Amino acid sequence: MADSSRLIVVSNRLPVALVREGGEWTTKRSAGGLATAMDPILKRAGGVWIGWSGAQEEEPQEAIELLRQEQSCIAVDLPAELLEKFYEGYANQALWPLFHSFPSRLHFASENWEAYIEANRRFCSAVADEFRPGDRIWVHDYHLMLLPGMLRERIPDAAIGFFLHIPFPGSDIFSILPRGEELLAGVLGADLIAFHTHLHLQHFRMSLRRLLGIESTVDRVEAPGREVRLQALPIGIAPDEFLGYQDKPETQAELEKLRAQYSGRKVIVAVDRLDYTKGLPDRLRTFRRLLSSHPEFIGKVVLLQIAVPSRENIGSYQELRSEVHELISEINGEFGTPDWVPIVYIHRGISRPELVAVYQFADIAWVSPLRDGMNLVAKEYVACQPDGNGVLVLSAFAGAAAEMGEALLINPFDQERTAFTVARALDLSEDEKRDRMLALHERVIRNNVFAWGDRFLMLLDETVKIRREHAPERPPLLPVDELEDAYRKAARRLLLLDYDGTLVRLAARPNEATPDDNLRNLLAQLTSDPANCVMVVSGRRAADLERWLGQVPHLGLAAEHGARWRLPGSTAWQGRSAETQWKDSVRPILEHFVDRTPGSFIEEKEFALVWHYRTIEAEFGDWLATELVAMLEGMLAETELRPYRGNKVVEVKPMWANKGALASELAPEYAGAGFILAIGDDRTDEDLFARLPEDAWSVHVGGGPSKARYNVTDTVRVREFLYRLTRQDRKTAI
Ligand code: GDG
Repeated sequence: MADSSRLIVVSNRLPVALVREGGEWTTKRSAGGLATAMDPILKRAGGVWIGWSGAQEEEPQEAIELLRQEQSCIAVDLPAELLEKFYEGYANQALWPLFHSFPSRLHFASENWEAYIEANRRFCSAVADEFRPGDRIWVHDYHLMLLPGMLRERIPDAAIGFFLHIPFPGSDIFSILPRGEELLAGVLGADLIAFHTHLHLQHFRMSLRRLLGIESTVDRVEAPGREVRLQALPIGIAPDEFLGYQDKPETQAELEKLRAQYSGRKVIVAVDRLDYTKGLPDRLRTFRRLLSSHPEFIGKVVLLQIAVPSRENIGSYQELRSEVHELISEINGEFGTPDWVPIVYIHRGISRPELVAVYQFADIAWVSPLRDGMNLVAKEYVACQPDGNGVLVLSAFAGAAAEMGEALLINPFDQERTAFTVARALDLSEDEKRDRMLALHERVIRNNVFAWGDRFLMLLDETVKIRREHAPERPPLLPVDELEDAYRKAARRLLLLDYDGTLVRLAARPNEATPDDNLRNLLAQLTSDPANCVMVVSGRRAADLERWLGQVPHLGLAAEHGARWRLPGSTAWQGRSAETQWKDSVRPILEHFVDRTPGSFIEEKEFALVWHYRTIEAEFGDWLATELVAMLEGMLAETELRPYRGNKVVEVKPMWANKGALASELAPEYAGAGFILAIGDDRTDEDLFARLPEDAWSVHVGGGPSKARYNVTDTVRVREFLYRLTRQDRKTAI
């Protein structure tokens, strides 16, 4: 598959610049790490790159053609206003600060979120237009977190990978993010989701669990109908983009200049985008502390700070820029002498030869982000030290720290100790320096960006292969056309519909899942066909079902998993009468669990007692549920009662109250039915599926294995296809 399939890379920005020279359009490929990594892979697989070209206005057709022909790039059109709200708005003022654990900098506006959805939709259309069967799609970064889900809807079988270049925050921080649940669900559309570090991956898993109630193992998560692979895959650099420059005359000329300028002094280099996550003010204050606490460095050490302007339209970046400028003039004013400037500040991007010369020349690289996905500067500096010179001082909060243990690690928030570590770096023995640097250098060269790209695609191929091979084990997707044919041909039909998680979405509290008017209308339309016998079969109390759905003409109801039922056209409930004495001994146990976990609660039904713990921290809730079930199983062993674990509930009920038994009771009803449909989402529905005749249309809602013959992904799809059955004109698209 790897060699025959094309690769579609999708990122916010294209790796090309579109420039107009004397009325003529030309394109220039950027030498960024990602472009360098993807170029050989794209060449080999014959793929394309889809993204925004950076043009502020709509590109003319000739420029679009040029991008396609010369660079295999496809430009996504993002009008200026949309771009501002999507990119500067939600992506850079909500996602960026929050994912870097700066919740106080979060700025959320719902119109920015709408723009984020719209921009992701535009990317989705561009990819779908380009996609050919067999292609692999690789989506990059936080700008496009909804895209995997949108693509999955549009092209269900596509191979989709997603890589997050920035950190994934702890779940308590992530939970602050408005619309975070939608983002998580969006990313889960991918087959493979990869992060720089294992810690980011763990954070993601915890958010899935706490916000969506989705369980995962260390490298996999069960999404509706599919397994999604999770991986920690640290990005590398393209070594030749740096080592290859060392002998170039331009680099040598720059080196000469540096030697002349800083002769007799030690140089500490820092290279950052001017971003608050990179910790520039903290570094400057620490440098001031270093000069105060170690006066022997006065006149002997220079901090060469290269700061590339970034996101200058955003207010907080302008403030940062002023703060940095002020700090530098303060420190230079306080310590500088006529022949020594402590901090040399370059506030612009420099050329690649200049950058390589600086890396090669500097005695120390001081990389001190407060939070960073990876930090490529650390790796680039190390790549430029093939002889083992130089010392890397590295923040423990950069993803790079996870694999660069030989660096001198710092906590950039602790200025005193960081100053001490920088002083140590300045005095490190030659042997220790070399040992540390050579180990780092070798690893950076080996774990380069090509190895990263190959490994990502290999994992993606493997995951998709498994998905395709295992697909038959899970029920296949419901063939709605066939179902509709069978429905229309039948003279008598029986429809058994579960309620929660099937007709309505699961809610945190049972009484929040009330039916809406659309649902009542839908059911009324189904029951209005005299050929139909429609029953809602639920775990709910009879009284609830009656109150909510009792007014729908000719709708049958079955309550408490089939313990009692009311046939269509009748208002009389049938079934056993409830024996309730046992509740007095079980209730105190459940109350004890409620006391231990405020937020959980007990629901009392006629035949059952239920402990609900959906709003409890997921891991703690599951752990308590296991304890509760074990306790109740022992206590109830001699009775007809059993504890049953459902979706964030433990329900104690008689063994005979189940939907399978109901199926037997209803057998006379469906004896003459030429069409039987049963839909449900949880374990209680499995009993029903197992008892139905073989040719019945049993449909499981959501992921995971099931005895049902078919699967649909969610409640929206359920309503869609039921609605379709009610249409007179069968060709009408929904
Ligand atoms: C995101 C994540 C993750 C900088 N100044 C100049 C210059 N640069 C180049 C560096 C380096 C790149 O810019 C910066 O990369 P970082 O990794 O430090 O940071 P982000 O831009 O924030 O990138 C980050 C990365 O994605 C990859 O996954 O590591 O954590 O935030 O390559 O060399 N290049 C030139 N002149 C400069 O003045 N030529």
